[in-house]
Amino acid sequence: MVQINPKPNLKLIQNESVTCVTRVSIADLTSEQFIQTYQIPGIPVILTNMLALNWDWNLEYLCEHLNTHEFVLRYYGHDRYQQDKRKWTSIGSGVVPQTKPFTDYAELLQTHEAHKYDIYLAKCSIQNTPLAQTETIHAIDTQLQKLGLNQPASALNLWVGPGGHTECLHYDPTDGTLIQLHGSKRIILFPPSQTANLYPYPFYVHLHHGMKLRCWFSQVYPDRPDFQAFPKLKDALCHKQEVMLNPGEMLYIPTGWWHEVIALGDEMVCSVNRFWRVYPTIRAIQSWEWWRSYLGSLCAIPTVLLSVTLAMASPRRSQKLKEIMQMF
Ligand SMILES: O=C(O)CCC(=O)C(=O)O
Repeated sequence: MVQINPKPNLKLIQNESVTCVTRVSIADLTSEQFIQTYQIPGIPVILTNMLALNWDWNLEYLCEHLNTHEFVLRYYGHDRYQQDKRKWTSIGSGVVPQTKPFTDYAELLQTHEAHKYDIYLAKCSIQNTPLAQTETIHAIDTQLQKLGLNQPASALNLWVGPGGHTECLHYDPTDGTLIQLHGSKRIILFPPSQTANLYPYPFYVHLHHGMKLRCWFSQVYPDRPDFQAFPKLKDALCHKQEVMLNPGEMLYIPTGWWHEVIALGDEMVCSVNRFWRVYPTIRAIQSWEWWRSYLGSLCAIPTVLLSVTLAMASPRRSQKLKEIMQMF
């Protein structure tokens, strides 16, 4: 194993909005340092200066490149975040999907309908879109490879949404990298040690809800704590970390780390992310969060098979199958 001096150039910034998560310029970090200091122990980090090019994925740029390309949109609805999550029957990729051309979605953003009804273009692969051929994506690929990230668990995904949207508290069964390309996001993080204090849905919730409701989502609102219903949340809040992710910056989110992602401002906010196989594998094997998501997915199999059978029998078969695929 390569022995390295782990943090020669790392600048730890601590102020009221950033606690504990290290910010480091990618130019100051070798792949060995990234792997040893962050990937092997599973520690989040923000990498700055990811892109040197002249880029800004604003709405005009996205319309130019995506035009009438169709995307599956999530319709969260205007009062979703006022509701008691214990009564939710869908979450994240499980919410009602609708397929629309990008230009139609751009109009919803411009008229603020997307803000009003909280409509989100979330986790859509850019693989078969003209964006995949842009210099920005080539530059991102190069930087990710430079870090030694070479076992993708997904394609690069696009996230476009209205300022004010919250992607509520969850963790992922894979590692993730989230790169900001327009606007900023505030991200609340909790370490895996806080899982029990964050009241996740139980893994057997998948038996009834398939992949619509997920055991890797929390039932609490970290910004509006209800200590009567969730008393252990008080303990979790002592471990809360908060970061601002600005254009050109990337957050590395190891598996099991809880994150709530809030798009800031009033304009459109755009990011791309990619999920990665957990390296080293032992980190996944030793993670209860990883196991419980695996158990949850197993519990979802009967319900998912039933949905696929119903989709096959439907006159809108290809659309329905696309929407089911989008959930994964
Ligand atoms: O950007 C978002 O809204 C959510 C991103 C996310 O959850 C992730 O990258 O894992």
